[in-house]
Amino acid sequence: MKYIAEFFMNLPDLYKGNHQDTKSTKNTKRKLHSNHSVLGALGVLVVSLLVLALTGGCIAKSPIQGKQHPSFLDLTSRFFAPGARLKGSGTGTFDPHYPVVRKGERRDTMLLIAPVTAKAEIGGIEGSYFLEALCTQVFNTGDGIQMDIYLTERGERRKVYGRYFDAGRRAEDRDWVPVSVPLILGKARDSQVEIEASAGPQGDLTSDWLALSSVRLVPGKEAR
Ligand SMILES: [Ca+2]
Repeated sequence: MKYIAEFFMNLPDLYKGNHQDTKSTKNTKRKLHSNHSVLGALGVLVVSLLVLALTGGCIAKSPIQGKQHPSFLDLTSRFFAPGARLKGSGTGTFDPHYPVVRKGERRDTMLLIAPVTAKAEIGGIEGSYFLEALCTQVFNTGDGIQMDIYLTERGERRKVYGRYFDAGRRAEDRDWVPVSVPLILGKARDSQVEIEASAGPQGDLTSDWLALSSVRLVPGKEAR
């Protein structure tokens, strides 16, 4: 501030036709030059920061940079079970959001109470994928539950996976069981995944509750 005051006091000498530098005006010029350098550097810094901020803003709003590229397709909300009862007990029941705790881990699950089949439309998807889920048998009683997964494309239905859960006798089935099913999808309009829960080998439907969490399609290596 002191130098700025000196600057204005010497304005008549500096810029009003008096070109003969006095000692005072020389000192003032030197100080002003020094201050101009500092102010100039600060100006460059401010402008640089402003440019960076503006550029960053543009990148954040870019339709390309800002586009979301999810690494998987969550199928949780796509499943439905034709003919099944919702949120009830007994056989043939489907609940899209049923909390289940296994090994101390609570997860939101899609609950299938056998015998029931849940379907999800996945039409128009092409490439190599894995159908993934964490599955568990809710109760440790009875003769277990059979889970079968089918893929339908262009009217052709084929089994792509099968697993028997027997939580009453197998410790690993009393935990979240990771399931990963490789699928090659052909961009068919009618592509559909079906998950079927049925009784165990003795046909006993007692407490046949099968819970699936994080059901999703994950791109295969070729698609990544
Ligand atoms: Ca059973």
